[in-house]
Amino acid sequence: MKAEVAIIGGGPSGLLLSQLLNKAGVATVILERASREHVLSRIRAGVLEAGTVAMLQEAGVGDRMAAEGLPHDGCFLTDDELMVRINFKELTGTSVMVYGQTEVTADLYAAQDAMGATIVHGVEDVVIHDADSSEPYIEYSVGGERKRLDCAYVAGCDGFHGVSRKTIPEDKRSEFERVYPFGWLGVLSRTRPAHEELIYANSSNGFALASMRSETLSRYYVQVPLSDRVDEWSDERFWTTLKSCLPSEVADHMETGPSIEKSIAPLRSFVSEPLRWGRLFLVGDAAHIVPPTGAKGLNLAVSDVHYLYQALIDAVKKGDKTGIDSYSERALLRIWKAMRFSWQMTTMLHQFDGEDSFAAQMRKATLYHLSQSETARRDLAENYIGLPF
Ligand code: RFL
Ligand code: PHB
Repeated sequence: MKAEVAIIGGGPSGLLLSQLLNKAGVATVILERASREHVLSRIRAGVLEAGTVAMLQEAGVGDRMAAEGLPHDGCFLTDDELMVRINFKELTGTSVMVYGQTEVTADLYAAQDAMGATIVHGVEDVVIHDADSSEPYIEYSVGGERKRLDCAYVAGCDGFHGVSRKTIPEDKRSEFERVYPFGWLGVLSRTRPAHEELIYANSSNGFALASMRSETLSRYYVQVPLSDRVDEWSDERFWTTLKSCLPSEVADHMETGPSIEKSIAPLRSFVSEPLRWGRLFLVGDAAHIVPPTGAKGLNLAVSDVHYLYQALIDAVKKGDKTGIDSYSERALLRIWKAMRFSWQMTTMLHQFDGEDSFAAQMRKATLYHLSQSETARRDLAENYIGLPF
């Protein structure tokens, strides 16, 4: 098999890159380890920046999002009973879109199918060869058979646990990491959302987030120790904990019901630099992870694609390498700013095990400052709605 660009990983970044390249007449092949059903069953991100929305529209997958997505003009940050509204629209002129990653991925699969793009599912033992030469190729197994894919460029879109990043020799990359001492327990339920807008709650009982997927589907998270297991969390325990973290004016009127999904995700900040080695380019979670507190993971994956796709088109179609030469540097500038914001939101809103008495006072003071300073709210809003590409 042959492709101009081989894409490892059929998550949001691989699919979006493939879609934009195919639209420009660049031939791709996506190699995805999991089945399509598995990729579509992963409940993850929910908030899209305006720049992400624009990119999806440019890729020709914006129609269902425009019809079914929920534009949000603001969100709340709370400290026990104090509710601080961050009015994105007024402070920045922009809003965000609540539309699940599952839906984004489903729309991209449908568009790729309509274009006749090649997506191979169930691949195993992917090995990237000669990425630092002018003739890279990939070997992989599917259905027990070893195959070869020749290509001009390789896009590593295979997430944090993929093979692409590890293909870059250790002495050619630097890694930066912070692991947080807690995770998020997430629950999806067919209930009316607790509020019209998202609530990021700091409280004496820990962090909680009230989010949603639609007017009848809620997504909630609470902070849990890393040692906790999902089976230790009955629905009843979850709802009681969640309510104890939210302001009572919200908790008292909240609809609860059976969970339809429940999972625990650890929180980490991670960057691997650079994003390029020869003809291999890292995109999205393959290169960087943010804690979900700032809703930046999927949005960063999309901004990486923004920097890379035109660069690859120029390289393949015109032999112009200026874009691919500057990809890593341009993308990393924005990545580090989102890293900073996600770390700051995480620190501002979570309880850390064994923290001193000073820490809780700092969180409280930050929330009160936000409630009183439009400048502070504007800074948060600017980062939340997404810094310019
Ligand atoms: P993905 O989605 O991990 O996709 C990688 C794909 O590669 C496949 N793969 C391989 N394929 C072939 N060979 C191999 N060796 C392979 N190894 C892996 C995998 O099967 C998979 O299909 O990475 P991608 O495309 O870069 O997308 C990144 C986003 O998924 C991620 O950043 C977000 O989900 C993060 N995130 C959020 N981001 C936001 O922007 N807003 C949010 O509100 C938000 N909330 C979240 C989140 C992530 C969460 N979890 C569980 C990590 C909430 C949660 C709880
Ligand atoms: C979600 O709805 O899953 C969600 C929303 C905002 C975040 C993280 C996750 O910051």
